[in-house]
Amino acid sequence: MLKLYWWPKTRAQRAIWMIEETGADYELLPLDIDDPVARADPAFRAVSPLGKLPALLYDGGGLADSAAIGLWLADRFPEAGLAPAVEDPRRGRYLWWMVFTTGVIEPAVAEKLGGWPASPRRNGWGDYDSMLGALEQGLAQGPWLLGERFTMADVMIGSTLHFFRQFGILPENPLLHAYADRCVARPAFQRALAREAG
Ligand SMILES: N[C@@H](CCC(=O)N[C@@H](CS)C(=O)NCC(=O)O)C(=O)O
Repeated sequence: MLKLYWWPKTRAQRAIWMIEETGADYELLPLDIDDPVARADPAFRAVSPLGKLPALLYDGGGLADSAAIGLWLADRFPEAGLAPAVEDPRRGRYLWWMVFTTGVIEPAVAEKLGGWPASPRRNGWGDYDSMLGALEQGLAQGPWLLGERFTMADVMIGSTLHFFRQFGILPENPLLHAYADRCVARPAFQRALAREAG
């Protein structure tokens, strides 16, 4: 059975949602991310070298990072239909969106909130405005990033926009808010909330 290192109010919520979308059985392993002893646990560090949540254990292995976990889950449980097959032309777009949160959105938002000087040619994430433009363009057609097909990339982006909305930093753009609404209305997201609440 899958085992997920988890703590409330962390990105582990995203991973719970991901697992719920696959329909797989799983167990939560609470790990207090503010407790240095818990974070130093060798079994945890073996799968999460940076000591960060979420981290997932599966038979014979494990991995950390929500994007990596999402990619693994979608490929491990193909019957859930959360990833276009390798030969599907939509696979490239899907992969691009899977890494967009960690590779582009998070650093771009850090740039904006931190008041860093924008340097779109030097910085791998471009800049905040180009990140937002790509997001708006990607969601313009909808209802999901790949059109009618919901994928694990929607969990990545949807959970990111949901977090931002909770922190009050999601721009007042109806397109982004409507998408976030659709995401949190997913039964799997609601099951994730219930599971977290115990
Ligand atoms: N890119 C990682 C980021 C993971 C991350 O930063 N997790 C936070 C919790 S939301 C954490 O574990 N922070 C504890 C720390 O770094 O001390 C992912 O998406 O999983």
